Amino acid sequence: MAGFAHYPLNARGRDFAVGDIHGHFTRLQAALDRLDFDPARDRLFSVGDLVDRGPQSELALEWLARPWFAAVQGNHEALAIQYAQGLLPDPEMYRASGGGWFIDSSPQDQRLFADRFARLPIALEVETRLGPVGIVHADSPFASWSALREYLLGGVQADIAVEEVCQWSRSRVRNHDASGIREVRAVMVGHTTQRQPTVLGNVYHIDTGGWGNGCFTLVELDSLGFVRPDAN
Ligand SMILES: [Mn+2]
Repeated sequence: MAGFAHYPLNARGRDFAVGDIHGHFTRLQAALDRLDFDPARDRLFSVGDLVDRGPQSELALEWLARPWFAAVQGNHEALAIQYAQGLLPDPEMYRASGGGWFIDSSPQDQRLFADRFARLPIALEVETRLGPVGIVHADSPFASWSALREYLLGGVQADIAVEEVCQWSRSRVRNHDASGIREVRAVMVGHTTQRQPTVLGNVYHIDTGGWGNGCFTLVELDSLGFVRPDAN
């Protein structure tokens, strides 16, 4: 798996990051429409968790095939991969977390989704005019972004503990840890749903429950400005 991806500056249009989608692509598209998102010029970067809970998880592959859309691997993609490999010790827990659509789909489809999800990077970075912005699902286990990049690019034997923090950790936001991540302009994360987008140091917690009772928060990466197109 390519653990890390780099995206060069988008000189032609705007770049946005969005929090967890969880099978709500129609709602996401409506949010993009309200921004006048232009797929010919603009790009959208997802913090992962494209699937589970919502009604349209099956659309994840279509979205991932779009040239203007990119995502990192969230813990829900990791669960699907592990389920397809027979490595998930508690499938009923996965079903309770919204994975029923995957458990009930054919082995061929499961393989299709799992293979695609396995190719998603654990972290990515996007160049902006004021420096790179990082994207990871939950958190960086390293205080420096360069250390995470080098680790993921290093091809060293995968350390489960690093990926666990990247995809599952809630400690930074629970501890109100504002120490931030060095050697990167800002980092966008999801995973732990917030009432309002929450910035701790340079770490932006942008899952505001657009897939649930909240609304999607998008961040415009050049300005780091929040756009909440479905907020009243
Ligand atoms: Mn998550």
